[in-house]
Amino acid sequence: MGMRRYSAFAVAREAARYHQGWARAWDSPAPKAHYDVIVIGAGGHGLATAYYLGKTHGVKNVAVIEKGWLGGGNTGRNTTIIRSNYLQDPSAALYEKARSLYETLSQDLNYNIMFSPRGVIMLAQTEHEVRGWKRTAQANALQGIPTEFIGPRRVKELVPIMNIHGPRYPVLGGLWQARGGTARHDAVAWGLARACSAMGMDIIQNCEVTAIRSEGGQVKGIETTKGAISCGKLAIVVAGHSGVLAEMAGFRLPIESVALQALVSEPIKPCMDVVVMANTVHGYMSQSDKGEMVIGGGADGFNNYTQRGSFQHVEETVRALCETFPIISRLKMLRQWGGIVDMTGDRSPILSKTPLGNCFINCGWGTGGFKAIPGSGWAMAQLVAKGEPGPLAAAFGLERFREGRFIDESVAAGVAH
Ligand code: FAD
Ligand code: PYC
Repeated sequence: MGMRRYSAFAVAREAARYHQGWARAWDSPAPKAHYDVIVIGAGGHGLATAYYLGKTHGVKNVAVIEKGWLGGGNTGRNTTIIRSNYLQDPSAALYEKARSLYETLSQDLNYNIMFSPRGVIMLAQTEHEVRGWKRTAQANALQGIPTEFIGPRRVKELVPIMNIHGPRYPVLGGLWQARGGTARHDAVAWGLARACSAMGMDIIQNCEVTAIRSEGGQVKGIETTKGAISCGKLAIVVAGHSGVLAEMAGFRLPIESVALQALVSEPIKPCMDVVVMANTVHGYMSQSDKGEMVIGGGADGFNNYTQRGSFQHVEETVRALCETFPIISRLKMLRQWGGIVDMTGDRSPILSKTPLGNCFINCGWGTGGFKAIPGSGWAMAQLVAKGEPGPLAAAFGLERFREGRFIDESVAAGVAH
């Protein structure tokens, strides 16, 4: 299917003919018998891997296999915060690559992903946090990533609804990244899917991978609920189900799966035009374009595959944020949900070769992978196409756990776990 460009002219043309002429954004074909590359998982990272395989490396005989609907995993369940203010050099490079790709992703995909670089503050509410964020600001300066430590007065100017004089945790300042922000999560998945489909790739939904066939240390193909499919290379990109897929392939991962939950309030008039993360009290909040307050907190304290919200979480998160944002105390909750996040011990991702020669894995993004989607796809496509990691992925191989070479981002992850 060739992609028809979206434009103001196309909108006007379709308005004049009752919107009868729009083509489907992506095809839904039956699987072919063989692909050069199969990507398992049509979340943002799987779709971005496929997109850059085609766009940058000319590999287009690709299928993306999804057990549910595309973007229905964590990609469609996250709170869409984008920032690159990480501490360690390899992380800062990868997340900043992603953030910079986000700036032009709408134009690249000809699809409005609603990237909104409105700025992100990570509050300091203890002396320890003040020291920590000052250190990160210094590291970011050396990495060429503009962030700054700002004082409480500037925080209040940026977020007038904030109570900076809370009795337990007064706001002492914050780490401010003006070029951080948000994007529309579904649109990221849909835009990537449309671009992949236009390159001739097959996106196959409602198709669960049930087994991985290998021979002599090489993957030969997969078994799915729509039949067997063979492949030249396999990329496993399934977030919270990485352990399950790795087991099918015959290896183990240093990953734990836990639920991370979020909620939105009823829509209200615009009252906050930056993103705020309050890590001491375990909560964060932004306002969506529809006016809902988008609110999240820490991850569940126990391993589970429960893709839904819980009463206990709402109570804990909202209680934590009420002192800092008294305005939310009388809002009604509209929706609540959960996603299964894939946590590594150092809270950094895995982009890696595996014990099977032609099988690669991308996982471990945990509570923070939405912001990384284009950079991760870019780096993963290079790994799959060339068989070796490029400079962005090199530090994130599985061997780091054996070698004790951790990339500790437990603070920068910003979400309690
Ligand atoms: P997913 O989007 O989960 O995609 C994996 C896909 O694999 C799924 O669609 C799944 O159905 C499919 N799959 C699994 N098993 C199989 C199988 N056997 N066969 C076929 N398909 C299979 N990150 C941020 O950067 N900022 C945030 O503000 C943020 N907030 C978050 C809030 C919440 C509540 C949650 C849950 C996560 C949040 N994250 C955030 C993390 C972010 O959502 C994830 O890191 C990211 O979306 C992971 O993308 P993915 O493509 O790897 O996984
Ligand atoms: O990684 O910035 C983040 C984040 C915010 C909320 C969940 N993850």
